[in-house]
Amino acid sequence: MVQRSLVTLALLTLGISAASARAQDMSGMPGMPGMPGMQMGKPVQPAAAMPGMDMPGMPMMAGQLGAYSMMRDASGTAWQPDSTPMDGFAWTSGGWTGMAHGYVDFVHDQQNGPRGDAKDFSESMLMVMVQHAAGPGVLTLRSMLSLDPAMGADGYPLLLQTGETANGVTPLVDRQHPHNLFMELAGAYSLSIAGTSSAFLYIGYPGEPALGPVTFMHRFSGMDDPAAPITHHWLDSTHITYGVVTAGVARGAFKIEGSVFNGREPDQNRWTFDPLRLDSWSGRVSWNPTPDWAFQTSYGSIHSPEQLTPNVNQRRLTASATYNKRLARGNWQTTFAWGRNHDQPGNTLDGFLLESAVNLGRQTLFARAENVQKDELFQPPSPLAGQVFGVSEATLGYVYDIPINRRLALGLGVQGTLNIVPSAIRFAYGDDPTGYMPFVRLKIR
Ligand SMILES: [Cu+2]
Repeated sequence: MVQRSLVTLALLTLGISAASARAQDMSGMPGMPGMPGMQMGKPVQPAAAMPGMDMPGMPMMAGQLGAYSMMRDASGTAWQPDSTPMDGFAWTSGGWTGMAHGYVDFVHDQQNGPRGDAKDFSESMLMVMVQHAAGPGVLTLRSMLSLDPAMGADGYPLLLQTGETANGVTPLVDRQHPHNLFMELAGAYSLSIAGTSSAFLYIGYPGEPALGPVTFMHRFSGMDDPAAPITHHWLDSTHITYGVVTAGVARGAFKIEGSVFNGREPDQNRWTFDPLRLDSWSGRVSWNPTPDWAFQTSYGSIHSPEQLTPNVNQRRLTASATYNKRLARGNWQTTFAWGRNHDQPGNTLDGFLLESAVNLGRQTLFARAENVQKDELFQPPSPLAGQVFGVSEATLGYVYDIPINRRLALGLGVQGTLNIVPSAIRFAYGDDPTGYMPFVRLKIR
């Protein structure tokens, strides 16, 4: 019943967007209700371009959670630097302001060595957000869909990746799981309380709790790489949880929030909804001291995240810093993130990620380096099962975007990855565990 009404909500959200024939460039748009900074990759528009903005005595709302530029909003309730550009387009219709962005990647994936594999697959994401003034506050509805499940339950080959399952029996190792058809169906309501302060509530089924940095496919520094980070389950793997309620306050550069959510990772049935549970909690403090910086630290108590080891709970601590710099004709963003998983019972494992992307108009160069301690690379009956190995990877990639029309761009890209494993497990990965992925990408621009 709950599921059906939420599906209806999602379809409604999409319907509102489809019904809006007046899609327009962000530069000409009147702005979200009461929002000064609604802009995408373009300078902030003067207030004159935003009717309904100058309500004396009322603080201007901009982001979905409070009085800041909506460019700060990224996945879930996570913040990125205000100066981050975003692809996509926006429109207004009947008091609603909406925006959409998304992409479809077609990837040839080649992972080398004894544990390697090859696969052609497609991954995709469509995000539609609509916003409306509601009573004394602002209501934002968010939907994010993906056709990833079409790639098959076993996802795609990715050396050293771990987490989740394809069949409910064996864990996925050296493979990345597909994301769910419904990645996010959520609503956020924010209420100005005093000055630049606001209180907010975010409810998602599924949604993203206040834990970790902005998810990899939503942060500028990571979104061009078709491969997931191997630290995904140390940093941002909770981005699709079937049930999340987040409450918090935002004031100027700061945000403090707490979530209760479903700790269980999505199961192998990626087309469908998982049971709603609220058995885990997290808290996060975010700080955007200047338009170019975003910091966060967060802690979560995740109940039984993996269905194959249901008696193991996890404590996760993360901290991250993202620096974004607008260039004369482009943008540069770098993210450093650390995540620590403490399995109970089990090991305490650290993961580090450093990634950067430089966009110069049509060209984007991206890089990622990770180091992470993993104890799931070997499964019983291997004598190495449960042992901790520190592994690393370094990725370099490039994509060239060719505009097709005002809305779409075709990108041609390639990335290559060098994996480094300790000598004790070189017998399994070979002397030269590398991988590469040429890809074609269609994206909304
Ligand atoms: Cu994920």
